[in-house]
Amino acid sequence: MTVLGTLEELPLDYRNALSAKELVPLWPALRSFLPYGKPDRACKPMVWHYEDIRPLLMEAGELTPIEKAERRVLILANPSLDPGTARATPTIYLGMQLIKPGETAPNHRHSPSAVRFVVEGEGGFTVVEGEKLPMEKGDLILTPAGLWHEHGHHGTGPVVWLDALDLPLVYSVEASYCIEGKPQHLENQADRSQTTYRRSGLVPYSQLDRPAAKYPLKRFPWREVRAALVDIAGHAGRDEAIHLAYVDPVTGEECLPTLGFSALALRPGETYAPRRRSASQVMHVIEGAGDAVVDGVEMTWSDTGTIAIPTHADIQIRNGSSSKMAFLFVVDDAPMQRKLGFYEEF
Ligand code: GTQ
Repeated sequence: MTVLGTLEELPLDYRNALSAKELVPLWPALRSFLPYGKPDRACKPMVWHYEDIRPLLMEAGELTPIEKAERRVLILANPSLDPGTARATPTIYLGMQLIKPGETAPNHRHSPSAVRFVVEGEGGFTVVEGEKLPMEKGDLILTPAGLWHEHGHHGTGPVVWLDALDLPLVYSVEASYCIEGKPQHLENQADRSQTTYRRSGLVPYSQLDRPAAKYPLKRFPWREVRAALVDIAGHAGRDEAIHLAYVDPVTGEECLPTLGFSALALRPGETYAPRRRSASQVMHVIEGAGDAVVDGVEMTWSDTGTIAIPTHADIQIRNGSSSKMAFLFVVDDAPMQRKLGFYEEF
């Protein structure tokens, strides 16, 4: 490995001359920009337990009316990253959002893309570009960049979901902004997961000649994803991970350009120890409990808890039950990394 020259080795008057012209020598800093072998990561593994979040979120429901919040959200801010920057990982924002019966989170659209993953409650819905998407526990709802979206609740009791956005990414390139709009006109009763894209492998015949609009499917009902995972677990080999990617039903590609979504099932007693990958990710527990070691940090996890995992992490996640399956929802920034050409598994 080359031994690099330091700043101190340079004559003071030369360093001053560089500073005066807003110039910086690369070589003393080269290793911090391009560390050998593996990136230096500020992001550390982190777990949030839902029993810690829930009472504080309900208190926000008492303290702050929706009219004064627009979105009533507690951000899951990873303490290893500057809390002012609202990051769970370098690219992924997470927030836990509460909506109470009869409330509306008004219509808007923004340059970051978002998804919602429903944690509890019944009767919540999101309207995206006129399509009303019911939100049942475990459902994945997409609100891609630039599309109008508003949330409502016509049930009883609180509805809570996890928001995941590529906000840190969009914000870091100084391209994050939002526009407010009037309430949308509702076009449908049943959403397209119940009508147009009812089953994987089947698309409307007309799409063979006329390409579908972008983001054809915006709701992925958990009930169907869970059933698929259970079926697959019944056929898969013991050493095969039960891991399904959510994709665009027409193109087969990742649902969003930046973030990827998948669902992972752990059989009783199973340990998931994937290869090291360059993507950062978060895992949200849908069902089950267990423990994990992420980059040497030991943690326990249970229902509706959320784990942040740095890039290039060593991961072991164990289902603590000897009789029940555990289910995890995964968000990662692999789609962005693949497009930029640096996604890797080791
Ligand atoms: O529901 O549209 O957690 O715009 C952060 C920003 C949720 C939303 C968040 C948002 C939303």
